[in-house]
Amino acid sequence: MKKFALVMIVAVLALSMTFAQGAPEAAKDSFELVMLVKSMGNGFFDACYNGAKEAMGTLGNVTVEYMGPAQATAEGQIEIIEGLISSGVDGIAISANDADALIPVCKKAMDAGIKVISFDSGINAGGRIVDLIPSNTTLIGQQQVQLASELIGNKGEIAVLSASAQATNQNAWIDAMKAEMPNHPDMTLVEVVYGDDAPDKSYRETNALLQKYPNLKCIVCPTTVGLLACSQAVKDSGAKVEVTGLGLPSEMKGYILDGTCKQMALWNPIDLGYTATYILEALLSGKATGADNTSFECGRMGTVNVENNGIAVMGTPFVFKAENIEKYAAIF
Ligand code: RAM
Repeated sequence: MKKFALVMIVAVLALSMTFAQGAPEAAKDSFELVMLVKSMGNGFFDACYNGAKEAMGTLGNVTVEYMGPAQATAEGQIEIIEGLISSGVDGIAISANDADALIPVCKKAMDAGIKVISFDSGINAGGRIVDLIPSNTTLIGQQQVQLASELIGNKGEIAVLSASAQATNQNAWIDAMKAEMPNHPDMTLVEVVYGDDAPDKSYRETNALLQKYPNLKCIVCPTTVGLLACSQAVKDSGAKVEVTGLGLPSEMKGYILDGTCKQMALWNPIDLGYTATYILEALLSGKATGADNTSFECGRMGTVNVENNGIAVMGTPFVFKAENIEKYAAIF
């Protein structure tokens, strides 16, 4: 009897403690996600969102909203994340405008129970669980220089027109390009300029390069927005300068076919957005943790491994030329 009373007291105490703390939340069976991109109006990110929508259909338990600031700035993204913390969402996949400036607000979001990952353009460790990058950084940098080298007979001046000066992804690729330059001793990288992923600024920066470097042989643009604007500027100027970089086939088809940009590279942005969505869902449903040396099962993309510091890497970039551009332009 004494034992029964003791059990009862413990049970009542446990119950009252549960009520004092609020009843434990039932596990959720559907999740609200946000794809937060560098800026709106960028066809590359629109294609990433198409991949997120595809994942929404196949997963069946997530909704993904598409958001981004008007200009590619960290401040604009911070403001949006503050709003999402107040309104409450389950997960955010962000292509970051700055690797460090976004850490505090993303930490705050994670403290509030939101799962945060970066994709495309990363946030440094501490500000996200996983950073999904489209391909090996060194490989992308090497390939950018090699594409230019093939166009100019491995000789002469080249310049880089990048996105914003703080963009994590472009800065990492440019470092890899600089590391590749000694393998091309007759090529010189004269300057890196920034178009901020804004078409008008990218166009102006291209014209400034053409004016400043009369012997320029090639402009390399590791940004889809930059490459499109640069191709237009070079074509409008009539300059005999080659153009290459990372381009969206649907946007670049005309310039590939008319020879302004004879070759360029990119990965599939639809796959990138699809995979980011699968990763967030797996983190939220508890299927995966995102810890180093673990992996995610990402539907038709198969297994994506997490390497050191939460970095997960996808495939190899494709190269697009006149002979294959039409096929890809119809897809992304
Ligand atoms: C632009 C953006 C994006 C980058 C592509 C290649 O659309 O800067 O972050 O991955 O180019």
